[in-house]
Amino acid sequence: MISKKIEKLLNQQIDLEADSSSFYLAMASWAERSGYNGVSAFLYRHSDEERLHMLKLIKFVNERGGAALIPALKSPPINFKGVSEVFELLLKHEVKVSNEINKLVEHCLADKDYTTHNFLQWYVAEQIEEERLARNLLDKIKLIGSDKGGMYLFDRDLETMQPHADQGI
Ligand code: OFO
Repeated sequence: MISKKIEKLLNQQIDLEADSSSFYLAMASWAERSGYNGVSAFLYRHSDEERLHMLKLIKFVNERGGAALIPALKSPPINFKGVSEVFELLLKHEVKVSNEINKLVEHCLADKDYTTHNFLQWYVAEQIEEERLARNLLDKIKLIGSDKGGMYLFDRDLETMQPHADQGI
């Protein structure tokens, strides 16, 4: 059984994962409208993964005797200045998510909730991967600069790139 405090913190994390999913969905939609088919496909997949992260938390909270709260949808932005801004925002968002996961882990240790602590290790590892990938993509975008051919290849590469493979659900 999880404590009320941990239940509340996990529900906040559910909200943040839902937020990630709709933020990346908005980015995917913008990329699709802007002719970046590969970037768009990548971001649609990323959005789906974030929804799975949310589901995984919902199931855990309910299984541990808590009540998962299904978050209301917020409105993400409609337009972005370019691919570079999209990935800058994505990285910034992932860093925020990592910080929140780390805080959650700290609270679990302080509360001696080792079950939730163990469950959260999957998220800790996932955040390392997601941050690494976002940094890597941003580095590539910086290298490409204003080279249209480079951006064409970048977009093509993202068509099949996975945000991350194993969802562990
Ligand atoms: Fe849920 O991994 Fe990104 O935010």
